[in-house]
Amino acid sequence: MPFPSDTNPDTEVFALIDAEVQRQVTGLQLIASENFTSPAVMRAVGSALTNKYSEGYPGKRYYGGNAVVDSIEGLAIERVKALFGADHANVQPHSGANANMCAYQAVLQQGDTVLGLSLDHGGHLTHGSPVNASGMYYHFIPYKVTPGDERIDMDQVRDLALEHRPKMIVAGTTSYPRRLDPAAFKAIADEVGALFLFDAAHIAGLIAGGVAPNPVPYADIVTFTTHKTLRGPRGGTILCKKEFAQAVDKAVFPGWQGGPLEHVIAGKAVAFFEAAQPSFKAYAAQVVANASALAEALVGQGFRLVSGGTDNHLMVVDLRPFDADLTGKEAQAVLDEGGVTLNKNTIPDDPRSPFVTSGVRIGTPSVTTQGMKEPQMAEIAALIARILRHRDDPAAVAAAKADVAALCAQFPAYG
Ligand code: DSN
Repeated sequence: MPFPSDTNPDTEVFALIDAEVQRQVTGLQLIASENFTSPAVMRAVGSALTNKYSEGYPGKRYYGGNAVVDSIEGLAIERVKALFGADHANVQPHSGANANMCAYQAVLQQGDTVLGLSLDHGGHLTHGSPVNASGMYYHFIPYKVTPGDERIDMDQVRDLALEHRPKMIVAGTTSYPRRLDPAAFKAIADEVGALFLFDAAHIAGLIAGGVAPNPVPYADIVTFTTHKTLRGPRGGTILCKKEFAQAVDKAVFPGWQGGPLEHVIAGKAVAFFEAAQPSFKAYAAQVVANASALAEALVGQGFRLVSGGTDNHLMVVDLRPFDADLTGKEAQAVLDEGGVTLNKNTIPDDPRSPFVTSGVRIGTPSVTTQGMKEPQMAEIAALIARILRHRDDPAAVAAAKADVAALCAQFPAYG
């Protein structure tokens, strides 16, 4: 039987998809949590695996016909365990937020005390924000960055751990430009008898590529998303020590989720394969080198960087020294008009609200996938400064947009 779209194609949706691809490839994609995934990953995610129900786990499914799916999910599990050196992996979480909630459910009781980095100092919603389920179900105590150097205050983490005796300490960030030391967190967790969860969502690809410390030997549980620096499909994964394997699997299914997205799991398997190739090490190293070059060039343009710079894939830019009246909200909007996509971001102790902000967050995973290197980072910094300086002049913004497109045309995201 023909599908309706065989004879009556859905031109509306596909025209919009084409428009989005155009937007992605003609502009600079600087959102630190985004990337260009490979055509191989997209082929897996767009495959007939989307047709299959496979509640359960390989070898223990609630539906028939899962022999092939078992092999695919099994491959994803074995590949990700090898990539990070983990005892156990669950590749079913639909997202990083789900991965975190499942991990909490696996080892915590409602009301348990947990330490996590404050959202406005670079943490994540699922690290105990009061508007998120994590903050409603668990008693999160936020730790912060030190006002002086804007780096995570490990003395404060230890003091809070000694004072509150948490059941778990969560390390992990979404807008923190500095390296985390898993060993230091683990030492504090051990001192107070807490579990240690490392949320590696932003840096999973840097860990796989060998340019960020691997938390797996230290943490009881490691969660991450597969679509950021790891460059896979949109989704989450949980790694854990053997003793938590059963609890983690039960928390994911049937605890939080129903049928797994096996087409996405196939995409994850492809991404884990790609991340294990030697070329991925070069990619990860270039992401960090590009971030460092971009940070330096932005300082040269008059911006201040939170913590003075970066040693990972992102930077948080305090716009106030560049222009005291310029908010993150306004910068994001006018840069969007100029073909530069990034997001407004609070800076530590931001006097403005999270909807307005005094900063922006900038990341290099996508432009590095395109093949851009240090010289292009200087060009990007100059384009950002130019658009912001001329934000009240639509013709100047349009001219900058043309230059952005010309730069991107030299580095096609999809060859
Ligand atoms: N929304 C993601 C980010 O942009 O960092 C975190 O989940």
